Order: sequence, then C-alpha cells, then structure tokens
Amino acid sequence: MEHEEMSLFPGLSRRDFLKSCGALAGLIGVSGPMAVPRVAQALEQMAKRPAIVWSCFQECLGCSVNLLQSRKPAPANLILQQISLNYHEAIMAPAGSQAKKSFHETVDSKDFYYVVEGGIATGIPDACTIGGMTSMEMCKDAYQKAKATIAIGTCACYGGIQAAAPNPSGSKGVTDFLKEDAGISNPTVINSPRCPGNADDTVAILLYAIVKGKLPELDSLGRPKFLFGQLVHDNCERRGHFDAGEFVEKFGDEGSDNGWCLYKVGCKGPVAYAPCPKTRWNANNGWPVSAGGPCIGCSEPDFWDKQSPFYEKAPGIKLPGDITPTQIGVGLGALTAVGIGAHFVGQAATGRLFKGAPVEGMEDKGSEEGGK
Ligand code: FSX
Ligand code: SF4
Ligand code: F3S
Repeated sequence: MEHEEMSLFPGLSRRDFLKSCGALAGLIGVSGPMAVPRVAQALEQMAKRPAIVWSCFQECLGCSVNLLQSRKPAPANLILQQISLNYHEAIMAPAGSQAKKSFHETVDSKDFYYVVEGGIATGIPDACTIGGMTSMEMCKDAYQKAKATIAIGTCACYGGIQAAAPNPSGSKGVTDFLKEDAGISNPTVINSPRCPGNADDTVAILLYAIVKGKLPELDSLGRPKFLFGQLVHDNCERRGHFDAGEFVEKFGDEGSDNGWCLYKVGCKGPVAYAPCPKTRWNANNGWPVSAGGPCIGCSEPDFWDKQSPFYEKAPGIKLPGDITPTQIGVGLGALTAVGIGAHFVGQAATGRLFKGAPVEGMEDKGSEEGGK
C-alpha cells in the first residue's frame, strides 16, 4: 500500500520512507536496482537504538537546530527516530545533577557514539564550563570512551568563528585539541564541517558505515571524500555562467537578476570542498548560492580569516578567458583544478575513524596515547 504506516518510523509513509532511502543511496554512492532496498533494510534492521552523547561547546547551536528542524522525508529525520539521544545539553529534559548523571553514566558505559558541536576552549578553559567540567575535560573523557567520535560543524572540526584571529579563548577543533592539548597522538575523528553543520551530511556518514560495512575514506582534513571530495563550484547550478564568462559585477545588477556567476562578488565555491548544491538547507530547499549570496568557504579551516574579505574575489582562479592554448583540450574541470592549485586538498589518508575498524584507503598509523 502506498501510504502504509511503518511501525519502525511512526508517521512516515512507505513512499516517503523509500524516497528518503533513495536520497541516501545517492549520497553514499550505492547504485543499481537494489540500492533503495539495501538502504531500507539497513535502516529497518538497526535493532538497537545507538546511544549518543552530544556536547555543545563554543558554537551558535545552528548545527543542532539544523538536525532538529529536518523534516520528513529528509534523511536526517530517519536517524532521529533511530537513535537514543542520552545527553544533549541544549535539548535534554533533565537539568543539573540529573543531566550530569546522564553524561557520566552513558560515557562510562563505553557503549555510545560521541558527537561534538562547537570548538574546545583551550586558551581559557573555564570560558566553556558545563556542570563543573571544562570543554577540555568533557571532550577528552568522552572521546576516550566512545565507540566513535564525529565533529559536526566547522567549529567542532576546526575551531570556527571563535578561532578567528586573535582567538582569545584558544578555540580549537576536536582533532587539534586531542593532539595538541590532550596528549593523543593519532585521534580518530570524522569531520563533518560547514557552518552550520548539515544534518543530512552526518546521516549520510552514519549510513555509509552501516550499509557498506566500513567507514568512508577521508581527505587530509578528516572529511569523508564521498561528501567533501568535490568543490562547491563543481556542482553549482551557476557553473554554466562561469564557463560562459557571465558574472555578477555587483549585487543588484542585471547579472544578479539573471542568476549569473557570483565569483566576482566573492564566491569561494572554486576553493571550498563541500556538497552544498546536493545536501542543502531548509528541508533541502536551498543553499547560499541558490539564494543569491556567494559561498564564503565555510567548509574550510580558518575560513573567517582565510576566506575573507567575503565579498572580494578569491585569488588565483583562472577564468575561462584566461585559458592558454596549451591548456585547451585538457578539459575545463581539470583547468579549474590547476587554477586553484594552492587550495587543492591532498587525498592522503590520515588515520582510523571507528576504533578497530578499517577505513577505506587509510592506514593504521599506530595507537593513541592517553589511555585509549
Ligand atoms: Fe559553529 Fe554550529 Fe557555525 Fe553555528 O552550532 S559551525 S557557529 S553556524 O552552527 O557550531
Ligand atoms: Fe557557482 Fe560560485 Fe562557482 Fe560561480 S564561482 S559557478 S556562483 S560556485
Ligand atoms: Fe558554506 Fe559555501 Fe556551502 S558558505 S554552506 S561551503 S556554499
């Protein structure tokens, strides 16, 4: 029956459930006639609701809002119904000692996944203190006991806006904190950046592991390649205008009205590795460029410092008219990559994700210090 209700996903019709599975299959690169049944089966067979501890450190809460506002049949909505969110500082019902109890009981069980939203205050540890524990203490303790750790949003991945110069609180992403301040030499953290973090990205990462039985290959910045392996520019709906040399020269001009390329008014799509044209915002309805604003490169480390001024051209990008005769025939995609050489992300693998689990294309670089 088309609108049969599924007991596992209350309120979700079979059609919407399969639609979400189809979207997820596309995201994680599962194709063919069995793609949707495979994803559906994986979701339906998640027998035990995995426990999640979710820390909110130095951030704006946008990452949580994005997750909580995901709507049916958005992929994130499926996972929301399948997890046990044991601890989330912003939305959990218990407060005070009861909240602390939930944190310690779940963390000490060692049977949970750890999600971090926000940067770690390493310069002024007391600046981020929750229930008497600093972000440094909480993050180290939970990381060491978690089955896996995911950093959601650019703040948790690389420090984000708090880390903008002069970074008074010493904000760092989880990986840098663990390496530089917690004495853990080879931390295994999967980074899901963007500002805010996108819930569908996070769900796709979890589903990739469940459906494929292994964890995704990461780029040199800890981001899954299957999601963050392409430039925003590669999938942008305005790319045809870039290739045709049709640019917005200033906001509100004729080019703006025509939906032309935003490169000349600051778009950093040619240097930002992110899936924004595919996993969008507001129930998958839009993303910065579709709304008429340039990409500000929020998926990249230190973007507040390195990608600004936000409304000025990114340097070093070859425009179509700049192509030299020797480059003709190589292909525009390749030429663009040459033009952004300084930003081209190395594809070297950096470590393991989930403890004990191999990661595609990654070598085990040794054990961590610090009690793991
Ligand atoms: Fe950071 Fe999340 Fe930016 Fe905000 O909470 S990634 S400030 S828009 O959303 O942590
Ligand atoms: Fe799209 Fe920006 Fe690239 Fe233009 S420069 S095609 S607006 S990503
Ligand atoms: Fe960020 Fe650019 Fe995407 S600003 S959300 S990486 S379009």
